Amino acid sequence: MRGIITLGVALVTIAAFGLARAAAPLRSTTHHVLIEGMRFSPEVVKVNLGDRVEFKNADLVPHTASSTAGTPFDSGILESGRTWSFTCETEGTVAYRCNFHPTMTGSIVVQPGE
Ligand SMILES: [Cu+2]
Repeated sequence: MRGIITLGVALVTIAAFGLARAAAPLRSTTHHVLIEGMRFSPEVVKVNLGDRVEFKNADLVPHTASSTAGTPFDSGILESGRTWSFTCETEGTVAYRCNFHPTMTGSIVVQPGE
């Protein structure tokens, strides 16, 4: 009897979890961009709406990730070893660069997702 009740509770919990998941419009993924050797890697990231892009500065010098076209964003000064993340809430392509080293460029392509 106790086993049946436990099973019942487990099934209700699974059903509730399933409904909660169905109600959420998007699953958010975090994409990683490493700043290393004076470049953004990968240079182009394709993401879905609602995803996050996390930048990590693995160089010894400070950098920034600052948009130049598309949705505005700016990490500010990213010291060595620091991370900063950006949530993609608008569809389209965002071009960015490092304000200290303008030859360092990258882009984020934000797709509508499923
Ligand atoms: Cu830089």
